[in-house]
Amino acid sequence: MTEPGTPAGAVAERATAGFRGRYGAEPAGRWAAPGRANLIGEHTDYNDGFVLPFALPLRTVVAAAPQDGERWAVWSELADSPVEFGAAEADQPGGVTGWAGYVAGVVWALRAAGHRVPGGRLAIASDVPVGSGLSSSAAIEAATLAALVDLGGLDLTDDRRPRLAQRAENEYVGAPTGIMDQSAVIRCRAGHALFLDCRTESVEQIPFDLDAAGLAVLVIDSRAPHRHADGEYASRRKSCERAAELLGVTALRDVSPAELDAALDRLDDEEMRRRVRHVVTEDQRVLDTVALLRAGRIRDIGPLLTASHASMRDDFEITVPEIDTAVEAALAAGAYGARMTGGGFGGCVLALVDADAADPVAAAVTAAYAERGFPAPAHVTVLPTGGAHRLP
Ligand code: GAF
Repeated sequence: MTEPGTPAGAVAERATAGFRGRYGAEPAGRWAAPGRANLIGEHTDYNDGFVLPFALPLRTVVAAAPQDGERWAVWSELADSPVEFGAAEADQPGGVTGWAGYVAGVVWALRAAGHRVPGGRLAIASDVPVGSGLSSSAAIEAATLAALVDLGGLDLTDDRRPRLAQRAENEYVGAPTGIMDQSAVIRCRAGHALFLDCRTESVEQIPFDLDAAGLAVLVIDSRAPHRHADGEYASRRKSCERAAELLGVTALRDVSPAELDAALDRLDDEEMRRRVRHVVTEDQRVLDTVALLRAGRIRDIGPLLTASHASMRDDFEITVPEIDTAVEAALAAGAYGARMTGGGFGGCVLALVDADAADPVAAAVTAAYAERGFPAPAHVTVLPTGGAHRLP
């Protein structure tokens, strides 16, 4: 990652140059979608709960043009070779694998929903780091979706797009994720965090004007290798769904903090009890964070962020030593709060800091990594930006 978040122009130029180089023609347009960080509300989305992500100034850009027939050609600056597929592969979940599966998954989901998807040529460039928990896959899905919707003149409003992109990821690619990432990269607005009720998909844009408050969010990429992240994610999800079943509720969202102790008493399994405690308390932390932000008290959310981290570390057990080290070092260096963001088992930490403290806090994290013998982390200072859109 680079400091302080690359302008959209540079990545858009790379997508355009890639398109010209690969296809020897001009693209009909360019569509951008951001990565996201989740301010708070982790592993609550698939429990029908609450999340509060914001869009990052790191973007994926798709330069695209229609082509005749039901064929799609995709080039990416991050891949060794381009990929081409037709309707047969697009209509078969898993028919295209690897990075291009996110593109094919969107074609599949659109076709499955009855849309007439135009054939197309696409070139992808991206500043969203892959495998860092900042939703690089949702960014590809959202930018591809925006491109195909515009090129085909399809009728698909923003509020219906996240579910469709999520289907691409769940059913075509086969990753059992919730609705947060696709919602964030499509529906976020600049200067705001997106308060999403994952049961109803209703959203509220919550003012999160870090700049005006003299604050910044420092995103630290732990560079920790993802350790069995897919299997662990699926097992956390299963455990939550089983707990809801045992408690006789539709989802853990239906257990209130006041009912938590009684609910825990009804579960025999100690590990499952910890999982439930995380989800129920995390939902409440999202609501408390939203209340503080509505009151303009951004600094005061720090302790909630840090409490969220402790809950992910001790109850949901999804952190790793590099991540915990980054959180501890950021807090010791004066961050108001810090927590892992995203699915876990590696990925990124975010720390809420005074804007002029971002560098010293980052330096303290780097020093703590050196002391522990971890490879140096990357970092970037970010302000909340907007969701997927067509570039002028
Ligand atoms: C990943 C998933 F894709 C999201 O749906 C969400 O569950 C998140 O992990 C954890 O909050 O990013």
